[in-house]
Amino acid sequence: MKRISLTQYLVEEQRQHNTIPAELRLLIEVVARACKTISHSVGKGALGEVLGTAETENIQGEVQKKLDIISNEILLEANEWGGHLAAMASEEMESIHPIPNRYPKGEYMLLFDPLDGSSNIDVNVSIGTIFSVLKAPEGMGQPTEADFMQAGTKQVAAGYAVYGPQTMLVLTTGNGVNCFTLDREMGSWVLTQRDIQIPAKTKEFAINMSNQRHWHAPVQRYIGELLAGDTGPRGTNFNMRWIASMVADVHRILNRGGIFMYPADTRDTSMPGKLRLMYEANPMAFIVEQAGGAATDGKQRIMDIQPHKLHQRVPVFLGSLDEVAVVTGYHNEG
Ligand code: AHM
Ligand code: MG
Repeated sequence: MKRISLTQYLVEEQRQHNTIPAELRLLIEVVARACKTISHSVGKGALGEVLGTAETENIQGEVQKKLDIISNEILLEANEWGGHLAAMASEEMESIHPIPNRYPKGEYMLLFDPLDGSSNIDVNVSIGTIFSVLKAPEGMGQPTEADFMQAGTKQVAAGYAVYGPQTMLVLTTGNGVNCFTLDREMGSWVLTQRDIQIPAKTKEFAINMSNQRHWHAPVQRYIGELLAGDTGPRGTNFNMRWIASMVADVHRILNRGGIFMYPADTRDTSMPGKLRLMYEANPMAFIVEQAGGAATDGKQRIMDIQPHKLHQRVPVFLGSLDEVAVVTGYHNEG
């Protein structure tokens, strides 16, 4: 097999399709390098003293794990000095992080969830890093949160690294979705899947069933019909998977189809859903759409939502085209 590295892939994309300007290519390479470092820490586990909780809470009031903080630091440090970014924002930081004055500034803005699926860290189950790249608005001065308030359609790149049995990087720059596997001995990302396509039809769904009693009617109806199996209205037996790490669930769906859901529920109307729009839902929606799938908040396309807050939450329904259409249709009826 001829090995194509991430660098070679990006350079060739830039030459052939002109979709990746040199600055963006370098930025993606820095993010990928940071993910390699995070993968190394994750892989050490107890031996690296990286497991367990820190003494702190993040802006969402969630107890931070040591690896949440370590991964955040790795991404900040790796990306600060490269000259490609104007500012960063993270699930683990209340406000945006402008590039310090001692470094040159660039025209991109990076958002990330440094370590997604935190509850899996201490039990050696797959976790990941999610990232999204936006362009800084024309003529931007000192960056503010308002500069980040761009719909998902404005993303110029998005990706995730999944730290599982293998470490993989899944990337889109708006020209399909490609997957790179980390060669741990060589320390390089090798292209292992080109132009991933999500099958439009599926018999597999992912949702945290323990929240069922709190769901709104359209989700109750949809899941009820899936659970009814081949004697129900869908006439099909559906299977369920839930990894509690969106990165790992989305990775499965990219590879063999499926629908992933984290709906809003009746508990708190001011907090719709659990997942965050800017650095979880939008980058995953970009990837899923680029792979031929769909992503909605139940009513509308996620990438069309105009954000109003950095840490805003959103209901998420994404994956195989046909199933996302069914559950979105139920929300929009009547
Ligand atoms: P996190 O960013 O704090 O790790 O939370 C997001 C994660 C998703 O990866 C996953 O799909 C979901 O939370 C799991 O939620 P639950 O605890 O309800 O299973
Ligand atoms: Mg997360």
